[in-house]
Order: sequence, then C-alpha cells, then structure tokens
Amino acid sequence: MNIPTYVKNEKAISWIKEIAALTKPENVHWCDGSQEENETLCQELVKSGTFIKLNEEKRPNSFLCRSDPSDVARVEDRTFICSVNKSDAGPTNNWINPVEMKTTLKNLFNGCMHGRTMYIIPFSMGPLGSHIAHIGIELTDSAYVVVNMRIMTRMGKSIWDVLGSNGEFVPCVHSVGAPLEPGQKDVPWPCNKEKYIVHYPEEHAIWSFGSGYGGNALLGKKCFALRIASTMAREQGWMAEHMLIMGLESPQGEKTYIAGAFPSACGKTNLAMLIPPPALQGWKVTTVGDDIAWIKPGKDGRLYAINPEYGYFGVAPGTSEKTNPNAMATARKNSIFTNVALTLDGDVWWEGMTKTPPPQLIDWTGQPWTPDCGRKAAHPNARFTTPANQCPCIDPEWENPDGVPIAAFIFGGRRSNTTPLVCQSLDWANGVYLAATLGSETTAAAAGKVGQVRRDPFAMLPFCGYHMADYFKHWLEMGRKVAHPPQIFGVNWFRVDNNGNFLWPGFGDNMRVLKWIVGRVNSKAQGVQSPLGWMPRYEDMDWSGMEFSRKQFEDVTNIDVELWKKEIQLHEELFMSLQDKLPKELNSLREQLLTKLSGSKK
Ligand code: TSX
Ligand code: MN
Repeated sequence: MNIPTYVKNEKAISWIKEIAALTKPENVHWCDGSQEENETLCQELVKSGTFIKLNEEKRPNSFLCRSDPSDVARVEDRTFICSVNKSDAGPTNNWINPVEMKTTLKNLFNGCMHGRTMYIIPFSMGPLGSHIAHIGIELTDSAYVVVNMRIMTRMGKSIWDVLGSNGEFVPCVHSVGAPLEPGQKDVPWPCNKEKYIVHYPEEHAIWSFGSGYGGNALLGKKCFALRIASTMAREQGWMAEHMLIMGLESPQGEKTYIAGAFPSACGKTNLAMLIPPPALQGWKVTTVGDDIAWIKPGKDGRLYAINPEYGYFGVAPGTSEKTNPNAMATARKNSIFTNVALTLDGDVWWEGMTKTPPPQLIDWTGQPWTPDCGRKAAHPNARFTTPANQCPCIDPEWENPDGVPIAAFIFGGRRSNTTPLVCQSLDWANGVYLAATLGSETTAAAAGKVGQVRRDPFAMLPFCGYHMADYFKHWLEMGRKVAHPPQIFGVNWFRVDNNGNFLWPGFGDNMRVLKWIVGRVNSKAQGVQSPLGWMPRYEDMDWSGMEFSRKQFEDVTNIDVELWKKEIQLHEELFMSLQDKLPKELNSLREQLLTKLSGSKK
C-alpha cells in the first residue's frame, strides 16, 4: 500500500494496513477533502446511479440519493455497546461480550470490500486543534459516506498535521457489507440485511457493517460524537451531549448562550434556528449547533461548549419556509438530499415543504407520484446533508476553539399535559432529576402506540455509551465540580386542550420563553416557586405583539397534582429499571417532589 508522505502516524498506518488486509478492497483511496476530489466522487456517484444531479439553477451543486427501502434509519436493535462487563453498558443498551463480537465481526469483514474502494477519511470533530475537539479516522467502502462526511465533519489532508506522529484518534471501520465478485454489476445502494453497529467503549473503537444510512454509516456523528465521546467524557471530566447550542442576543447587545436536549420529533433544529416574532425583533437568535454539544469546564468555573459537527443532517419532512426558513436557506445549495421526492424540474420536495404538493412527483422509491396516490412522496426519515456555514443565522463564535459559555440548559419533550410551558429547577440536582425523567409522547411518525410517554433521559437513551445511571452520576458530579454550573430549565411547547388542539403557538413565539430564561440567568426576570421549581407569572413574560390571555397562560402552565402523582409513579418505574447503579440522591429528590406536590393547594 502507498502511504502518502504527509501521513506520519505509525499507529494509524498499521491499523489501516490491518483493516485493508482483512477487508481486501480492490483499491485504497486517501481522502484529501479537496473540492476536486468531491467533484470526482459525486460524478462517479451519478454515473453509478446512486446520485441524481439536481437542477443547477434551482439547487446548485446538489444531489438526490435514494437508499434501499430496507435501509432508511438508524437500527437501534442492531446497535451494540461491547464493554468488557455487561453491567457497564447498562440495561438500556444491547450488550455482547467484546471477544465474541470480535469473532463475529472478523468473519463479516473478511473480504467484505472485495471489488470496492476503501476510502480513508481523516476527520476532526470540532474546530481543528481545539482543546475540546477530537480526531477520528473512518475507513469505508461507500463513496456516499465520503461526500456526506465532507459536509458533516472537518475532513481532509490537514487532519494528518494535527494528528502528527503520536496523536490520538478514534478508529472507525465501516462497510456496506456488499462485496462485488469479478464482473458483478453494482446496485445504486449496496447494503446487507445483516447489520451491526458496534462500539467498544474501553478501546474507543467503532465498527459498522451492513448499512449505508445516516448514523449507521456517518460514524463521526452518533457513534463517535455521542456514544464513544460520552464514555471519553466521563473518563476525562467533560460532557458529550445530544444538545443544540444557540446564542440569544438582547436588544442591548448582551449575549447569552444556552444548550438544549430534546427527544426526536420535538423540532430541535427548528428551535436552534428560531426567528423571533416581529415584536421581539430587538432580540437576535444565532445557531452554534443543532444536534450535539461537547462541553468542558473552563478556568473561570463556567462550562464551555463546541459543536463537534460541520453540517446539519436534518429531517426534511416538516421543514418549510414557515417552520424553519433558516434551514431552507441553508440547504439551498451544496447539499445532499436522501429519500426525498424529485420534482419534474429537477428540484426536491417533501411532505410539509409547501401547503399544496406539486401535481406530479417521483417519490423516494423512484415511482411516479400524485397527491391522491395514497403514499408518501418522501420517506418520513428523509434527510438533507448541508454545510453549517451556509446557515444565515450561524453564530459568529461557532468555530471558536474555546467554545461558548453556557448559561442555561433546557430540556423539553412532547407532553400533551403534565409538564408546564417552562420551569426552572431549584438547583443543579433538581435539574438533573428533571432531565433524567425527560419523556416524550409518541407521534404517528414514531412506532408504538400514539400518545404514550416514552422516557428518554437527557434525550440520550439511544446515544449513551455506558450505563444510564452512571451517566446521571456523572452529571451530578459535574455540577459539584464546576463553580458556576448553568441553570437548568424544563420546557414544553406541546400542551393540548381536550380536543387535541395545541395551546401554545410554538415556533417563533418560543422566543418569549427563551427571553424569560435569559432574564432568569441574568437576574432580570421574576418568577414564583412551584413544586416543580421557579415559574413565570403571566406578567413575568413579554406578550407584546401577541394575544395570549391569562386563562391561556394558566392552561399551558398549570400543574395538575393528580396527573403529577401518576407521573412520579412512572419516574419510579424508570428508576427501578436502573436501580443497580442509580444515585440515591435521585430517589430522595423523587420523594421530596411527591411531598411538595401533596402539600400544594392546586
Ligand atoms: O419545531 C417545532 N417547534 C419548535 C420551533 C422553534 N414544532 C414542530 C415539531 C415537529 C418536528 C412545533 N410544533 C412546535 C414548536 O414550538 N409547536 C408545535 C405544535 C404546533 C403546531 C402547529 C401550530 C401550533 C403549534 N399552529 C399552526 O399550525 C397554525
Ligand atoms: Mn439527534
């Protein structure tokens, strides 16, 4: 194998040779991250039928990709945390003994890149050389993965300089698991029905087999930046979180950064790019990140966050000029669209993009589509991959290697009742309780019964690389260790009335809630104590330019004691499932909450 002269890391070189010897690719390509390389790969993807070039006027330098209909989402039941001890993975992760898993994978990967090219992708999660950033190297037999990784991470030749001869990296091995025999014709989306998404937390290594889609294949994102990084963070005293990061600038120019965790289908990307309502337009919202935050204590006793990613891998359906004009502007060019519909003039469309669908489309499976055909035009998990620096509201500090100081954490789920529009935890430990018991109601889009509460602690359930109760403990410890920990808030945009109508307008008007939150952390906003913590009174929020009565406010903020007693019962069920390692503090906070609720008059 030819090793480029700029590659000086012996550990990387011997690992790459080892994986090439195992997977036996026909060619090896060292990705340099250049524009020419990207153009060549995109042209090849068009030639092989994987990509369709979109209309250059409507969607410059952008492509449509249709996956195999069997490979459309992350596969949680095929995702494994292979720690040496099963108890370190915890009851919420799939576990297989690492020795056994290595045997399985060695067999699957043996010759799996036959007839294909192995691409070597060096990448940085976070600004190059940042003390909060980390480097990974992904070896993959998918050119689709390469061009997506080029958008989602800082990828290319210069990573080797940062890595030097002794730098640390997370090794990531990926194969679609579809070797080509001599003369065998390739398919547009090769994959294997047998899938393995495997993490070795002690070795900080990732192996992925059989899928080309999203988090299964773009290993820098969920596998590295969350599952492996959460493990590294616990070892090293920092935090890897499933959080957006946004900047909030007051009319006086005062800047406050917050980070927020939400389970899926809560509109996290929409919130990260929110446009304030006209009456609050002295306020500016900027985006640092929409999905992942790496957070480290600073010398001044505050927590500093970076977005380890370089792009957005956003859910397309539901994204529109109404719900998220900034995301629409971001994805106007240089973007990859996976499993959306194709318009007759070579542009893209998905459900929720416009009020009325075009009269004719090609759907995500390549079939002709009309509005009355009874099928979705785009897959519900269709995605855009788009560069973060194209976002009109990108924060000027988003690439600051030292990160941005976080003043507040917000946690929110879809709850039709029970949890109020906003509340502020009394202290860090109560905030950890709030986040640990985070839940969201299932929508039609998700599997399972509609309207059931699914617990998703810290929105990390599918992404924590170790025992969830140890993760709670790590959070409690971080709060004790840091002199000025952020304030913790709960939010809920999704309360409904008896007819199922949303009681809160949401979207831009969420700025009113964020304004109260900023006021609280800067000691400018009032509140009153409730059993759940501090809450705004009607007069504590800015209602300018909006008609929202005291009665409506009461409906989105009231605390129904009977409902809450049931809710706390469910918290106990969650805690029971984690009891072998659950910090005692959380159990006593649960009892205190029950006492407070029983004593409240409401
Ligand atoms: O993203 C959402 N946010 C956050 C925005 C900054 N969504 C979409 C969720 C699906 C991914 C919301 N949906 C929000 C919200 O705040 N709120 C709602 C519920 C809702 C839906 C529609 C309306 C009002 C509330 N109103 C009309 O359709 C007119
Ligand atoms: Mn996410």
